[in-house]
Amino acid sequence: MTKKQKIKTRKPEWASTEKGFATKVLDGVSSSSAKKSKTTNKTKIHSVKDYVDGVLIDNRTILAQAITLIESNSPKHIEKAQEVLGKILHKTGKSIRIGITGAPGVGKSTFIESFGTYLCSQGHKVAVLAIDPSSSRSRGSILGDKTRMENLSRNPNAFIRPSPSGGTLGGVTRKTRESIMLCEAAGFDIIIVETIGVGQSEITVRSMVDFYLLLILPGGGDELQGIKKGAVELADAIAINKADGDNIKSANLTKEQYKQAVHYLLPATEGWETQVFTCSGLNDQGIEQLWNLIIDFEKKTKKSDIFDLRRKEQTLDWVYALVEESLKNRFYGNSKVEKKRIEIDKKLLEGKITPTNAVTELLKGINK
Ligand SMILES: Nc1nc2c(ncn2[C@@H]2O[C@H](COP(=O)(O)OP(=O)(O)O)[C@@H](O)[C@H]2O)c(=O)[nH]1
Ligand SMILES: [Mg+2]
Repeated sequence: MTKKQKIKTRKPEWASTEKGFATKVLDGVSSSSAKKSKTTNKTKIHSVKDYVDGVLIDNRTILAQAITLIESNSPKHIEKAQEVLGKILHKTGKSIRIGITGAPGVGKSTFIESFGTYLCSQGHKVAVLAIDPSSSRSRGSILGDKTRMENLSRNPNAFIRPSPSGGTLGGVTRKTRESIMLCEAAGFDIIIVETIGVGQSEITVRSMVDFYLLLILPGGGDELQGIKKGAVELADAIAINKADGDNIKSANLTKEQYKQAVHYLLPATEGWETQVFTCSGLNDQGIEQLWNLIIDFEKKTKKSDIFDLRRKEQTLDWVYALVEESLKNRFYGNSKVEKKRIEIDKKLLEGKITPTNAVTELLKGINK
């Protein structure tokens, strides 16, 4: 492989690099390209020890830089990030992880500003992370949210981190999950993950949190709000937001409708009845109620062991999702396979080979 090709296969997109996986030790990069990536990437690189020590004493600058490190797609950074994570692993897992979802404009950021500020006033340390895989706006979306979480972002007990820019859902997932670990190691006892309520990102967030809240608007059919039955089935609680001013009446009506609807659905968490309530992020209403709900949820699910079981399942699911993605990358990124595909595809389409035999032949390329 020529140098030029080599660089080309190391696409900046982490998830689709040839060998790129967080669970693997990756090839180093040549010193010339390492230098290059240092200048193009703004990540400030400390030693592993500096990252670990900084995160553990909750040095916010280091914490932010450690997250930037895990968000990097450079194989060298990924390797270092894994070393850091390995050393803080024993300090992770002690928070309650809350997912908040809903259509754009439903008031998630405003709600989190209010909820987060309340939690801080109760002596908690709150980290807010965002997932927005559909966004290629990268840093643009953050600014919008930061202004909406103005008070919270100034609160010394809060840490807000915007969505990692662009990339595949697999990449964003790894980055968010690992950011959760870093925040937990820094002593944040409440982690909030905000996501827009569309498609796969909801299932992804559900797979990394303990408690999942769906925000919806008063009135209007589900279709109007872009919410599918599937989203309701993932939720441990449904809040009808913006229940203020002229909306109060219709919010209460919507609440009753959802209460009836969830009655016929399987609960998202075994042994927990999905709760429906109204709130207003703007007027700080329903905030304390939600927190009491979460405390109750934690108590019940810890007693029944569901809490712990879910966490274990989530970890295993994560690892095997990584394995799958890694295998896929190995297959599609393999140059032997790539060459062979032309020949096999042709034979297949000419009816000279069965589909099953085609698979066997193709896999020979990576089994060697
Ligand atoms: N009336 C009312 N408006 C709200 C409330 N929460 C948010 N908004 C408004 O709805 C818009 C979208 O809010 P935002 O928090 O950015 O929603 P997000 O896209 O879900 O994060 C903004 O103009 C907010 O001022 C609320 O509780 N009541
Ligand atoms: Mg938002």
